[in-house]
Amino acid sequence: MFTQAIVRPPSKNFADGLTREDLGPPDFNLALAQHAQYCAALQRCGLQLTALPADPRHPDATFVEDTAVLLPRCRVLTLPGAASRVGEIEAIRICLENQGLPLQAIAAPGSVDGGDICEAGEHVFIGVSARTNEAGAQQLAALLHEAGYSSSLVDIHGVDGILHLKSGMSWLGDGRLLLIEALAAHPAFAAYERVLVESDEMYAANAVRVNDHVLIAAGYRRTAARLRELGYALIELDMSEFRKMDGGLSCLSLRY
Ligand code: CIR
Repeated sequence: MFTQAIVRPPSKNFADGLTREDLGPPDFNLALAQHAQYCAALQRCGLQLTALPADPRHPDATFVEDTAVLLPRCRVLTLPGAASRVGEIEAIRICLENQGLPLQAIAAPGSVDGGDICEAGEHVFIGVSARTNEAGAQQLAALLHEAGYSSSLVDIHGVDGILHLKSGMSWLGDGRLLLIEALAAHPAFAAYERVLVESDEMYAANAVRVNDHVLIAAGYRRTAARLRELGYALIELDMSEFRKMDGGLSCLSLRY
């Protein structure tokens, strides 16, 4: 069960963040409204929120997930792979330390973005990507191992259209993964029940199981229907403005 989450609203210069998408600039006021709905959804799932102030020095800082990996027995401050995002970790470090949560850290030359880390109970999938390098992935795997978690590395360099591992997959609990087709045959996922997201609904693969609910981006009818069929209670959220900045649902919070 998750009880807490850290969130951070977008700053006015959110549109200056990194993106590979070509969907036009985000509308700041709409992004703020979508963020507020996202926060309300987490509260509806029973989470208590710590909302950090918007950080205009770091236009991508609303994507707090990338700054830490928080598991019940292992908490690690990451080292984001994009230079413009490295400064984001300081506020997260202070926030977590103030809550009495001791942290380990990824060190250079390693880099890790939290979006590449997919916890699946006692096992953790670590994406090796344009942001998370092999050295960072190995450091994290060692810290996880010490804490009693197993892990596997999933290289996503050749997978089209995803920035992070979790842009293409989510842990649904119950031994199940939600996966884009391009990841489905990867041997790391062989032991799991795989629920596939069709290529024209790819963005919906970044869902988040939060206690009794699954948060999913609004507008992906077939993926939503499949998850309902499997018995999940869904909360659908409009993510249009975050998508323009290459972000998905999971990126907007650190859940623990
Ligand atoms: C970036 O490119 O770093 C941000 N604009 C988006 C980060 C999205 N984070 C995530 O998927 N965990």
